[in-house]
Amino acid sequence: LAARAALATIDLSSYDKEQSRLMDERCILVDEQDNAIGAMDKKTCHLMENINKGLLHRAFSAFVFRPSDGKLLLQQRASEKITFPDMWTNTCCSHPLDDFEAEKIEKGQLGVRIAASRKLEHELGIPQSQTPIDQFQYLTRIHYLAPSDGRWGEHEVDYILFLTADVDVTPNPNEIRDHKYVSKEELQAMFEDPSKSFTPWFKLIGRDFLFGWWDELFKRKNADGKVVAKSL
Ligand code: DMA
Ligand code: MN
Repeated sequence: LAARAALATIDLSSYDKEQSRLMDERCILVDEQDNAIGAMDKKTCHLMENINKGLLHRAFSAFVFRPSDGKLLLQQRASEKITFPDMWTNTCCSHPLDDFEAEKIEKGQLGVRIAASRKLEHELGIPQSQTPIDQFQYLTRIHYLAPSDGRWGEHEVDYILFLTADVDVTPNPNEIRDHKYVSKEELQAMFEDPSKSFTPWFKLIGRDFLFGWWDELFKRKNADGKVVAKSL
């Protein structure tokens, strides 16, 4: 399968130069039980032609919550993104890479935690010192497949990570068009607004899990009245 997928060639010259360059990153290929079985460039991994043959890779979805009011930080993907441009989504998504030894470590989800901290800085400009890897709460992994347009799509084992932290955001305009903090009610209203579009994984997580987990996260307050994250 990997050998056949590698034969796929496609011209990226009509896409953004930086986003095209990032298509050379090497994702970690996995089987349906999330066993690492190899590595393949991001471009090959995200072509529907290969996804339809079963090509599957590892990813993460990070959700950053503000401690003071429990709001969730959303981003709108840049128009430059090759997959799912201009859509609203959770704080940050990407892939642990085969290019970095540390991002392949599976124990304690270390690899995806390191990748999440790296990409929160790359996409949102959040200093890595504000996203310590041991502070991410790992919720679960979901296996999902979603087409973007006819050519591109996602097929991933996606690790869901929550982080409750005060962060300084300096958006990278090549990655992010807009960002905002929302309460549960504000997010619900956004979901119902027909002028807004959302990534399929965020809609899926929003529909099945997010609101319940969000309630749990901010249920407990400590003695100072400060909202603290409940371990899940
Ligand atoms: C890929 O996200 C990961 C998931 C969970 C969809 P992405 O397209 O934002 O990745 P990248 O920013 O690396 O292109
Ligand atoms: Mn992917």
